Amino acid sequence: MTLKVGVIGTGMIGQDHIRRLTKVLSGVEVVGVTDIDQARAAAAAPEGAEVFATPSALISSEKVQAVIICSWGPAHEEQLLACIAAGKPVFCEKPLVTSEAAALRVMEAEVAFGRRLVQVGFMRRFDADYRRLKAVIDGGELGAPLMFHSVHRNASVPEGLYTSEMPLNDTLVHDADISRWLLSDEVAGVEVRVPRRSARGGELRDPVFVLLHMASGALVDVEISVNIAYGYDIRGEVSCEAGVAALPNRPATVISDSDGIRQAIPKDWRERFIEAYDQEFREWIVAASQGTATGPSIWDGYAATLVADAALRAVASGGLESINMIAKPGLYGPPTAIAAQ
Ligand code: NAD
Ligand code: ISE
Repeated sequence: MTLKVGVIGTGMIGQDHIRRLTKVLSGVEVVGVTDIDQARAAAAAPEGAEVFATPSALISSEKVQAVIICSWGPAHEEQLLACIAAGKPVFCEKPLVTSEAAALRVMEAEVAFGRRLVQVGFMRRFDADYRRLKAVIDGGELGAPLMFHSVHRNASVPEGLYTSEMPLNDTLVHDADISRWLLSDEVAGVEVRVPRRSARGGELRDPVFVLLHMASGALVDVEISVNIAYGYDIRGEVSCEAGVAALPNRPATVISDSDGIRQAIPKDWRERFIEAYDQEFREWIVAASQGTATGPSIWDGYAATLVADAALRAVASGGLESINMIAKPGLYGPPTAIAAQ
């Protein structure tokens, strides 16, 4: 069976996902696209795909069996609610939504529908390095995880479009999600420290240093730098009771030439996580073809939204901002098992 999908939002990541859906993956066909910039949608549309005038026309089309949302975060809620109302499986790029209230509304709609339809684009969970790291922690041979050091560096971000709030409510959501997943834990509180500002980012609050207090008592420190120039550099190291486990510093290829010995750093997320995005869609296509979703859920998107909100409060208050989650609906599995402190 070939899953017929429609893509909403044909900007940077929308185009990259259309490339993988048409040139890399099987069992899927892009039959429709839409964007508020209709010329961009037309340019990105694969041969034979229809360019829809609006997201709601695409979502309600009989041609479209499942939807991929790659529009801006503030547009996600309305598009998600329309997909859930139509009973169509949907892959939604991060962030799920941009407020706690919106996260609760989409959760309520999916719970009322009674089956998971939504998968959130936290692609790190599909990355082979992160999966190996999680297997070591879950295996237990290093004892309980105590600290996770997460480094998230972007070479640059779109000038004018990327605001001072975005390191905390757009970029940090990946570190929040991967911390919860790696440590099988929830975030209970957030602190933010703002060091000397990088002159490369102009007025942007960059870099930021975030401390996540996990419910188990483990601590996660996150460096977010978004104008680091030299490349897209993602690092992670977990300190456990009896040892340390870390991501390899990707890519591992070592270049030796007349300038010496060096490793090439990926230029952006498209390059660093190319295989992770392919794998997240492989798994999504299987689930969506069965009318459901897998991997990161609305619950995970909700949790990351709460961290983003708390981080924005923490930057204003300068203190520790706590997080209070609602009880986890049964649709999203049992409550997270958190090791005692
Ligand atoms: P972009 O600005 O390049 O593209 C977004 C596109 O969506 C634009 O073409 C815009 O016109 C369109 N759009 C916005 N609102 C719309 C609406 N209401 N209806 C139809 N079209 C609409 O941005 P991008 O970098 O491609 O990011 C898109 C989304 O993907 C964001 O949520 C972003 O956070 C996420 N993203 C995720 C990753 C990742 O690593 N998982 C990487 C980059 C971006
Ligand atoms: C972007 O939207 C992403 O999701 C990237 O993975 C992240 O590294 C970047 O900071 C975001 O702006």
